[in-house]
Amino acid sequence: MKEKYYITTPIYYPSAEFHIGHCYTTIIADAIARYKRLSGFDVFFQTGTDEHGLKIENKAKEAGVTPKEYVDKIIENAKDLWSRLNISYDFFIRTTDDFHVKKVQEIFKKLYDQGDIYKGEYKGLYCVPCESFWTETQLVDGKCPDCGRDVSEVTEEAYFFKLSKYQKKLEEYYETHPDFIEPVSRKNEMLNNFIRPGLEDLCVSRTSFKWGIPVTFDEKHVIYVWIDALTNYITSLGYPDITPEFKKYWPADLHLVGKEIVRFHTIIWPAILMALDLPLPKQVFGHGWLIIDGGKISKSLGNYKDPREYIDSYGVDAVRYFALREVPFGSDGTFSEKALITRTNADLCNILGNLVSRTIQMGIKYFDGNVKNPEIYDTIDSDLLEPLKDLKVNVDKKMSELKINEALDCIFDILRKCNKYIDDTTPWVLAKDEENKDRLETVIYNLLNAIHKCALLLQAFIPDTADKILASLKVNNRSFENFADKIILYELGNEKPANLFERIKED
Ligand code: ME8
Repeated sequence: MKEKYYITTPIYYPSAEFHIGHCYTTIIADAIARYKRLSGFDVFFQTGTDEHGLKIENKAKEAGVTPKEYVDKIIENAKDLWSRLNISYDFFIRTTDDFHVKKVQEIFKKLYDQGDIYKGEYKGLYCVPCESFWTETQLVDGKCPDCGRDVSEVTEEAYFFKLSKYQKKLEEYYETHPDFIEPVSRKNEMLNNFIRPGLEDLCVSRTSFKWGIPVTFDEKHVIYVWIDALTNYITSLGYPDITPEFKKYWPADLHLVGKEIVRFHTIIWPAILMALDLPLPKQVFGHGWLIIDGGKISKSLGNYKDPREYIDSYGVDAVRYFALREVPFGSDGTFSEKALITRTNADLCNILGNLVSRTIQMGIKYFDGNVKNPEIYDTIDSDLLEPLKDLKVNVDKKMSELKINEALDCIFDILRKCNKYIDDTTPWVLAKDEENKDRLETVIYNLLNAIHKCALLLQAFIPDTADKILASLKVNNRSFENFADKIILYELGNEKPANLFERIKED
């Protein structure tokens, strides 16, 4: 039986159209999911939308529509965006899905019945755009630490989750599961800034707005944010029913999240799971932010373009490659259209695209498109063939460490070596002498073989481009199980290949 792998993105707020930051997490999750599938895992990849709350209620009011009408439109665009980015999710959960609503109500009732949720009174400093309560000490210059806007003091009757009860257990869990939070700096931040200073019980219901899941036993309350949002990762599998899907996929192997919601995923979510007596996800990875003009790209600041414009201008794989390659995964990085263009020209156009088109053209010109391996080797070949032998092992290792940009770098290093190999072996000189025909064919074969292996791996990252390359090499076995296959004869046909990437003008 195949080993399972369950990976999730955050469920995003459809309070405004999605931007390149949402694409960033989702593209990375997609590349990991694809890599695992190609490696033979039974993958479940989930994304979705977090649709309740005051902010969306207010936005819908401003737009003169119901909250459901408001989010439906944004979700239609989001699904179109994911389809154009080739996001291979297995399930898209919406927190307004009937099944989720019912299951959240059951979970809330269960936690109440067992004493983990109780009724109290909430007094707090609230930021409306961020839908977050803050303590005095968390404010920055008296303002919301996330968006820098004013907060207001609010008092109301509310239900609370006994988060404080889980403080010790969480600390112990962190100690016994050193890989639970990555990168490790985020784990230290959670311990030092939140857990050790003491956890306060968490407000989990509101009476001041209506757009949320009603508490079944106290209908003036709606469930506030986290018990609704975080449980998406298990309601989709059927929980509280212990379904075959739940048994198979839970616990999740990886929750990918932005650094600002690591706290919710590594403190509140584990505590809810502990209260439900369920296993915890194996890992939460908190990645950095894409920064634009020195600040975070943000829906509430509205400082961004529809990512579909970048896809239209530069192609889906340029956008995917940029997200995967540009920034060391975990750190913050800058997004700009200029950097996207530079990266596309330098790597996809110059290194990959030119190599593939040059090599295929030589295969057609010198061998009518049928290239086998006469095995006339030279010492120079080892500069390419030796590193190629280690490629798969190296990329596997980088992927298992979630060093996505370094995994791509391993592949592009081979592609760079191919270009150098062409310069060093000078096939056009070999072609002048019929005596060198077998040596020339060995050179072209070695190049095709290296491109073939790189394209197999690239399927996880830039699937459209990888498919085009594999199709032009007539490679049909594309799973990683076939990685070591030797192709006896590359049949390239005799049509000049179309350019994979056109050079983009930098102005
Ligand atoms: O937080 N750079 O939803 P959200 C990188 N509904 N990633 C970014 C980004 C940026 N500039 N901006 C957004 C929520 N993201 C909750 C989550 S989960 C149970 C509930 C990505 O729409 C990143 O993954 O604000 C971040 O954590 C997420 O979008 C926030 O999306």
